[in-house]
Amino acid sequence: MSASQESQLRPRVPIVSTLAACLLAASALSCAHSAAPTAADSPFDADRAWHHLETVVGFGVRSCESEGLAKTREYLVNELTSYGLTPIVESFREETPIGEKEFANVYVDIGSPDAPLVILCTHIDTKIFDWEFVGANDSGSGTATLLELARCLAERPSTSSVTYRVLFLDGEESIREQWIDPDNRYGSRYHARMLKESGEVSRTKACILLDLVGDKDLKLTTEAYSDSRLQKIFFDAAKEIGLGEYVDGPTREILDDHLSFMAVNIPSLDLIDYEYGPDNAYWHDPRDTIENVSKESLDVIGRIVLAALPTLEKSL
Ligand code: 1BN
Ligand code: ZN
Repeated sequence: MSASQESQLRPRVPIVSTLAACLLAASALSCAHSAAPTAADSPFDADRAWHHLETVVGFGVRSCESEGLAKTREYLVNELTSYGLTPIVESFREETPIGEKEFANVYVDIGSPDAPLVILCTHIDTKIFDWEFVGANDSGSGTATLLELARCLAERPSTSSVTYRVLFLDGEESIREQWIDPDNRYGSRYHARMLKESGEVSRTKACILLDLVGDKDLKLTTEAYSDSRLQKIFFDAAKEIGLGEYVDGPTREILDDHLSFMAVNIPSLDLIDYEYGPDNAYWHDPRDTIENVSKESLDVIGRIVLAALPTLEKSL
C-alpha cells in the first residue's frame, strides 16, 4: 500500500484544526463537507476482517464439497451466532459436469421480517485446480469483509428502514476450467430462485456483491452489467469519505453472482477489482495468496459499503 493509501486510512486532520478550518470557512456548506467520516469514525474493524481472512485462507482449498469449505461455513455460523444473529444454512444438490454435488449457502437477516430487503453477498468457494489454490483474494477477501460488515450491522442501533440479508454464496466458480453457463453461480442462482418461489423477490430492492476486493493495489472496476444508479451511490460515497482514488476503475463486463439476481429483476451491483496483479496475472493463479492482499483494502471496502448504506436506504 502506498503512502497516499496509508494516509487515507487515518484521520488526516486533527479535530481541533478541522474545527478551526470550519470556523474560518466562508460558508456552512464547506464546513459540513469537511466533516467526512474517517477510519477512526467507522465501526468497520479492519483487524477483525484481516483475522477472518487469515482464518479462511488457513482452511486451505475451499472448492466444491471440500473440507476447507465445510470449515469455512462452520466458522461463519459460529461467528454470526456470536454476534447475536441466527444464521441459516441453505443446502441443495445440483447436477454439475462431474455429477450431482452438494452445495450450501449461509445467510442471515438483520432487521425486521417485513421491511424491504437488501442483499449483501459474496462467494465463499474457491475454484478447483490440480494444485492447492487458497484464494486469499478470490474468495477470502469478500468472505472476510462481509463477515465484519455483518458484525457492524448487527451492532448498530436498529433505526434502519431496511432489512439486510448477509449472504455467503457457495458454487460461484465453474467446476470446469472454462466459465460456461450453467456451470457457475450455483449458489446465487439457487438463492434467486428461492426468492422468486417464496414471493420474497418483490420485497428485495437491491443486491450488492463483493468479489476480489482485497488486492493490495485496489481499484474498483466500473462493472458494466451493474445497475448504474447503485454504482453511483457507492462510488459517490467513496468520494464523500475521501476514498475516491479506489473507485472509477476501467469499465468491464464481468460475469459474476450479481447476474443471478439481475435475472429475477433485482437491481444489482458488483463491487469488484478485476485487475489483480500485472495484467490480472494473480487471478486464478498460485500467486493469489495472503502476500498479495492487504488489510487496508478490506478496510477501504468495508468503509465504502457502510458509508453508502444510508443513501441506498433513502433511495429505495
Ligand atoms: C470472479 C471470481 N469470477 C470468478 N472468480 C467471475 C468471472 C468469470 C470473472 C469470468 C471474470 C471472468
Ligand atoms: Zn474465481
